Amino acid sequence: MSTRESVKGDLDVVVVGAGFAGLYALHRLRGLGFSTTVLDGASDVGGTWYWNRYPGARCDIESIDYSYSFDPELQREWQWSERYATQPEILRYLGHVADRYDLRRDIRFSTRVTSAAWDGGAARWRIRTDRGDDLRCRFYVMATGCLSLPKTPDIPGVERFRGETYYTGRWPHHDVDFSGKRVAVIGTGSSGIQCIPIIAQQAAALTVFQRTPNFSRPAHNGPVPAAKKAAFDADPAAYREAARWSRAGVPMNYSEVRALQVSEAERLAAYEAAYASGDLLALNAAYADVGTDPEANETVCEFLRGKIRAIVRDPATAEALCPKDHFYGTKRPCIDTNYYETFNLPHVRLIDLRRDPIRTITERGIDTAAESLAFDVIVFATGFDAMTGAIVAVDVRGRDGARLAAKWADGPRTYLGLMTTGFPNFFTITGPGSPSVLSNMVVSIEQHVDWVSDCLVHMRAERLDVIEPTPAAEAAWVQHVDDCAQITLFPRASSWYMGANVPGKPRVFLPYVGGVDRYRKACDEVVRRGYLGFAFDGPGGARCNDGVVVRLQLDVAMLLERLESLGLPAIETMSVADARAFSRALAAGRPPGPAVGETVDGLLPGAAGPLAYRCYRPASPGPHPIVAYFHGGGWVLGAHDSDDPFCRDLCVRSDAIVVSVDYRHAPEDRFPAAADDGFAAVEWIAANADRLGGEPGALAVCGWSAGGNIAAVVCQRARHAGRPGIVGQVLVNPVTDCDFTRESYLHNADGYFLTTALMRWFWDHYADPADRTHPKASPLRATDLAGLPPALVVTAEFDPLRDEGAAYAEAMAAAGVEVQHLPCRGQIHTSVVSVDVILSAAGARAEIGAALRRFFANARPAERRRAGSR
Ligand code: N01
Repeated sequence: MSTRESVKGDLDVVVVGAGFAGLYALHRLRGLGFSTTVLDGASDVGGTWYWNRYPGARCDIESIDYSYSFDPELQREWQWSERYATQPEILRYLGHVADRYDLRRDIRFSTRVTSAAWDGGAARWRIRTDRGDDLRCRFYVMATGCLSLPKTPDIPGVERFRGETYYTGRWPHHDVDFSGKRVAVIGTGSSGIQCIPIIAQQAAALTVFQRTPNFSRPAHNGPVPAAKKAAFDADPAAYREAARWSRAGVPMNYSEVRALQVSEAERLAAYEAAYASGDLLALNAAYADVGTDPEANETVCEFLRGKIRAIVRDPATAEALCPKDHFYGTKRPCIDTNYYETFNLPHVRLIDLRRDPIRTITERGIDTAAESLAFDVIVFATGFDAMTGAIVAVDVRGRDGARLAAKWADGPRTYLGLMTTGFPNFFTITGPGSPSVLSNMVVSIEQHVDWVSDCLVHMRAERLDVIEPTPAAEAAWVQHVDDCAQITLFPRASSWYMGANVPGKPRVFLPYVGGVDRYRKACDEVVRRGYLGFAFDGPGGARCNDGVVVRLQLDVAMLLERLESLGLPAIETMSVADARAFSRALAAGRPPGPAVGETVDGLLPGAAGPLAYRCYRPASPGPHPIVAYFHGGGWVLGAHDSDDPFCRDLCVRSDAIVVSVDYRHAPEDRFPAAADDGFAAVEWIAANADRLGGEPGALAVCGWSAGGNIAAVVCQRARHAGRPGIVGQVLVNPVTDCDFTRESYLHNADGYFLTTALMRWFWDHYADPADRTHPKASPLRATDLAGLPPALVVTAEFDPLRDEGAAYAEAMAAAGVEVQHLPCRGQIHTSVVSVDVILSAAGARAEIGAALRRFFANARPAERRRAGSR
């Protein structure tokens, strides 16, 4: 380490880290007139590319994409020599950037930050380093990288080994010669997979210790592909803009087709093409549901396992190399050069630690449960304390001395991955809660640095000293990040994305999975709406613009955008016949829903003639309880089979027979035809339970939208009539009233599929104004709700019907009815019934199934008692 005097100083900004992020931050901030110093523990620039010098290290995002876009001149003058550049070339690039913009003069190398404390009185951060520096700054920016703090190997005896030891993430600067040596490599993530083939070329013997096999496929590295270069050179600015608004920071087409929608032959052809492309993202892009549907994902897994089996000659080794404990992509996949082929070499051996775990490292090698092995060299490719490790490694103290490590003890809490409440003027570049490691890092880094720089300029212009996110904005963002993760397969893997690789680290999905494009839109919107979710203070005044930037669930937002892009006509502008045809056409392309034991169609007597029904039976042996179901469609649209996927889902989740009943529709048959048919149908189902394969007495009702209205009305009438016995009611976004002035009608009038205009159209077709207040039309208007069956009422946040559903739940509870109200955050009117489309509503569908099972379980003892006394 070079010697230097310790420094004191008062700066605008201290940036920690001189990698891609820190270098660009320095360039940008200094250019805007902010006095800025960068601190880095390394002796030169490069960040992760300074430390990860292990043999074979190279990027796995194509270099054209994995490079700065901020200066067209820089883009023009730098030409990459390979498709995926090596670590030395990337380091040369970063050195070139440092020279070109004269950055080194403001970087203090070989300097580690030890503590950072916010001084609220002075509105300054106080930064101390291991070189005795004592700096004050207005803004503290951590550009420390997501994968920079190597994980301490949690293997007993690590310190005992007397041979050479190397860590991929802290590789020495001198050449390491493996010739003639017996080498062990522990770890088969990206680092291991890259270095193993190269080490094997030199070593006398190589033993690979694998705990979890990873998915990898050939990178097909070589010269920069001509087509890629041509696409970039044709219009670099447009190319970069496309990357900024892409899903992962690389311009790419993502399929909207589901994997199991196509034939196996077509699917395999798509996978072969993705495999041949050598592109890390190609397999994820091949089908829309690879990241969300276990079955779809398994087709990718099996395809890749087939490739491994075809390459690796020894079947036992091949099998051990085949990942089977996680879905493709849920642990970061790799691309490689000759990784699997390496295991065909006679001097290379794989030890599967799942079968033969390491007992201890010894002075001379590694003892596994089965044998004692001697080595000259051990290489640890054991990974990093990802995303949060480097940030909390510094003793960061915010307001009132609060420790960041304590605040994040149960997982990081950030607003946009950029800031965290209680730590004013503290920014994290590509912090947890931002796309970061799920994206092309350079694109995400530039976006964050630009956002922070623009924010500082805004504060300077407005004479504001202090910025901090509001607790509500932060809480909502944390929730949103988790909501997005939950609809994917990611949380199911023990990955470093989940913090699972570091013993004791909380299991929280760390990056934002909603996409670079969507994330950028949210960040831009925050600014456009006057820094929504931030509080500022300073001579320019104190201001707090509290609010939540993203409130719709990710898949709901995507669906609404897709519908909007189709430019579909509004239903209420159509004739009834056209509206019916239109709703049938909309339903035609939807996923079919889960398989049930069997479906049987039949006719039952309605109030004024036969009604069609469809009976869904579970695969389990009967008899089963029965759910009488009423479809949605505003009393005008739909039929007994129009909510088919949802009925299947209900059947599977509740293990009950679902009888979906048609009822007469308006305007042909106006109020109270639908309600009367509903009651007649339920009476018939109760009387014919045996015939349907059901358990007598175990009958619940369920309905969605106008069907929820019918279900509610049926329960009121059954109570009044004293028959039939109904053990529970599930009302999904039900119509319970005819009042259009509730807040949910006003706030959600437009844009969330069910609009106020459409609801008016439905009501106008169904009932005369004078009839609408009758409890058979507006069950909320009933004077007495006591004695109704236990209820689950589901409402959606962005639904005009939300408040009347909630009001009905409240009114029933007030009347002593056992009620569960399930408000669905970020959902719209159609979410719950959109099986396998709105995955974020799967939790609500599970609650519905559980509620039905509960209704039946609670009712059975009474029913048995009744049956016994008969
Ligand atoms: O680390 P990892 P990495 N005993 O955590 C194993 C990026 N990157 O440095 O999975 C035995 O992925 C561990 O096993 P398990 C990229 O984002 C990019 O390879 O925990 N084994 C795993 O096999 C990447 O994902 C590039 O069961 C132990 C391995 O060590 C990320 O950095 C290149 C163990 C660690 O794999 C991290 O990659 C390199 C133990 N006690 C890295 N502890 C490119 O751009 C851990 N392991 C190409």
